[in-house]
Amino acid sequence: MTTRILSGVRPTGNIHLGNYLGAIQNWVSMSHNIDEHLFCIVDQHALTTAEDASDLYNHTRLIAAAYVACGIDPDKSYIFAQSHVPGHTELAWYFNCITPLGWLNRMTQFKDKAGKNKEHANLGLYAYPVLMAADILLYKATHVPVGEDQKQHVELARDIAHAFNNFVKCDVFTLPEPVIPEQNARIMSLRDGTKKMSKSDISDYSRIHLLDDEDTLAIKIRKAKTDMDPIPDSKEGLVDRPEAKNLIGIYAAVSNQTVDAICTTFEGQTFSALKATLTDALIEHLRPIREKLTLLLDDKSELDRILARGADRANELAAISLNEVRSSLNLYPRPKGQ
Ligand code: AQP
Repeated sequence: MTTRILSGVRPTGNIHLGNYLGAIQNWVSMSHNIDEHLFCIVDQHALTTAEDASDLYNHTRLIAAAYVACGIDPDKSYIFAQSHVPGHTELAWYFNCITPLGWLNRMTQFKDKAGKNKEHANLGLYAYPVLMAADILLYKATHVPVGEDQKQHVELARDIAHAFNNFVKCDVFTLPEPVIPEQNARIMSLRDGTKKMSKSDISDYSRIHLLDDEDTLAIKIRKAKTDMDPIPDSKEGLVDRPEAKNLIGIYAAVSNQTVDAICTTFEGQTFSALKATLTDALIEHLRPIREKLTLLLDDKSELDRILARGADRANELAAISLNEVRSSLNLYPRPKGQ
């Protein structure tokens, strides 16, 4: 059986360190052991939380360029925009017709994102886990790398695959596996260690953008919230210290050390010493990414080439799945032209 990765990022803002360490870096390392890799810019999902659509074009280019700058080889993997493959929304409709409302009512992200104002939340936000199931199953993805917060949605995709197979009495879909990174599953906000780093946080100081220049990055780390206690001698001492744990976790990720090793080096010191070292390490780690990202953003024809190549392959795979799906549903086949 062909193994296939499918994952994506919503073009909802400036791509940040959490997206890179928690998602894209993991995609790059997984790709080495998987036959085919599809990385999508999920622009239709972005519309579920957009106040307006004015930034969608630029954010889509940014995410596509960031995939490549963060290490995805656009000639070995396929990078494409969700809206370039109409099969996603077609399959989502078939799934809408077999997904019980009760399953969607259990999705915690809808509760978090809609908040108390459920009456005004849009239908797309409520139904987006079904579109996500279509994103995954359209390509018969076997491996779906996601952050912890998305695990529930991949489990829903498995339930939908199962329900569809039962409905058509045929094994059209295989069940995808969620892959959650062991480390960096959740990089937290620099302003509040209990909230995840997020594109939509109103404070720019809550996150490191991959395009931040070195001075901005240094200011953000200097201003990052910490507590008054010294650095402990081991990771056990970081329990109930979310900001401290987050900064040391970020340093561990970008310097390729364990949290325990960092605690041993900095034991008893204040966070200002660690912040200076972390700033240097982050600058070194992110510099090649920022440089590549900047170059690609200036090269529209290369970005278009990458997205066209990805969309061609994605549409090819989608056509195969949709033929199978339509036929299993006994939809009347489109007559050939006379
Ligand atoms: N802080 C994070 N730590 C680790 N992983 C993260 N991811 C996002 N934030 C963190 C992972 O990045 C992938 C793509 O996420 P997304 O942009 O599609 O959706 P999101 O999780 O909603 O990301 P944001 O940045 O928080 O966007 P907004 O503010 O628009 O909602 C996913 O695998 C996600 O887990």
